[in-house]
Amino acid sequence: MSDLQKILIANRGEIALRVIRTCHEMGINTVAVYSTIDRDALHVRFANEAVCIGPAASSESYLRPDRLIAAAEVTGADAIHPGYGFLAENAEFSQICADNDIEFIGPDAETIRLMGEKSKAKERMHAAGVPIVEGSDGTVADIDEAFEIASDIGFPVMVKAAAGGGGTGMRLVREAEEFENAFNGARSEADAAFGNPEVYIEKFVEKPRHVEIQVLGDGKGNVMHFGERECSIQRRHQKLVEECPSPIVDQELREEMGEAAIRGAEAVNYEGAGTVEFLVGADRNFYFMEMNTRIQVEHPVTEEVTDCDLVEHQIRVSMGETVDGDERPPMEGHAIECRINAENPFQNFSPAPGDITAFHQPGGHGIRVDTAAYAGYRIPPTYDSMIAKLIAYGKTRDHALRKMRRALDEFVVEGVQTTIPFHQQLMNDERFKQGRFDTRFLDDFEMEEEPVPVG
Ligand code: MV4
Repeated sequence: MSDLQKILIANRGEIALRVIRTCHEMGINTVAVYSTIDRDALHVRFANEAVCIGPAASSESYLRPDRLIAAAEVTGADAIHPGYGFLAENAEFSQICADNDIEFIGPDAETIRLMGEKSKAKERMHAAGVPIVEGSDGTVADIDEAFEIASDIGFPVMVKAAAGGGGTGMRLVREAEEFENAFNGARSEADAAFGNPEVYIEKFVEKPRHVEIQVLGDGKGNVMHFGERECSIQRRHQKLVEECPSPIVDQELREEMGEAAIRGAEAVNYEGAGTVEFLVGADRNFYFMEMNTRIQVEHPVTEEVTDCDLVEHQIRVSMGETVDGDERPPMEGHAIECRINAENPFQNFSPAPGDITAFHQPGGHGIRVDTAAYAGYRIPPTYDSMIAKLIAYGKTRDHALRKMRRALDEFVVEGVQTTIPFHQQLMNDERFKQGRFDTRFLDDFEMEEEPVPVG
């Protein structure tokens, strides 16, 4: 056990604040890093110290291991928390931290690299007894082998990039005639995006839901799970709403998925917080999709329902604390998160950076807002468009939904367009209210007309 005295947060925005808060509750000092465009950002003010690491472009600041290590060295930080995005799932960065005797709060380089190679991760999970979608054994050598496998398992199939993730280098093939085009398209897209054209083949799971299990490992072979999150409400592979528990997961399925996630994480001797993503078919069979080796944007819904501080858990296992694999925090109530982005939902969710002229965040019982925005804040066009996460907690899903509707009505953001009107309409949608949706739900969700301002 080695206590951490000072943690550098290699991130910005709400997640940097989120980590700083837990550190201060634990009596740990914090170092913020910032690019020049972020000099007035809240994470800079809330940390005990702050170091400028470069210009606005991420590639010259938040994505520069050398500058982050230098900032940790001059401030005497003994650990780095990467947050999500930026270098959070960069194997090389985890290794560089280790080489410089700085604790990386997350898994080792080998685990990050393995989980980043989707077809290898799938093979490893399969070997650990985690259910996977039927398909090729690893990547395919050429189109002839690929077509033979596709014909064997039967169409529709998916062609997926080995290096992939997030839908890039992925093609759905409904019938044999489309195969050649889709195969070549997936390969060239994968090559362009990842410098690796390799693909694998999978049976297509119709109308799937995205359900993920939160895990925590201590790197000594012990893993526990914190139940599931429902993440099927996505647009172009960007999640917009997440909830805990999932409306389709009962205690029996939760135990099965949780045990599978634990088996997978134990097989790689997982250290830190992680998420095992599953596709759940209409028949409620589930299949491993990917493992994320970071704290996720949507972690607060799990925190509300399990009454756990996941960032505190991350820090504790980094300090050498063990995890009791037989323990499982009870789940109580229901939490829903709406991502409030600076985007125009009436214009195809086009980005809408600019100056926030007025900002009033909702509050009251059962409402949590994770944000780094404030009145007068200028949203830089440089980074992601999320300006707040609104989390509502209630005794039941219906109760949480009522709180969410009330909180959305209270939320005032002026100066930029936001996704608040989208969420207001979604929270009143009949199918959504009934919990009857899958990952295609937003494909045919139509926004009602934007109200015309009067006066
Ligand atoms: C699938 C699938 C159906 N069948 N695989 C999309 C992102 C990538 N990580 C995996 N994805 C999918 N893989 C099989 N065999 C459907 C999707 C998918 C999806 C998954 C989760 C959340 C949203 C999605 C939107 C479209 C497609």
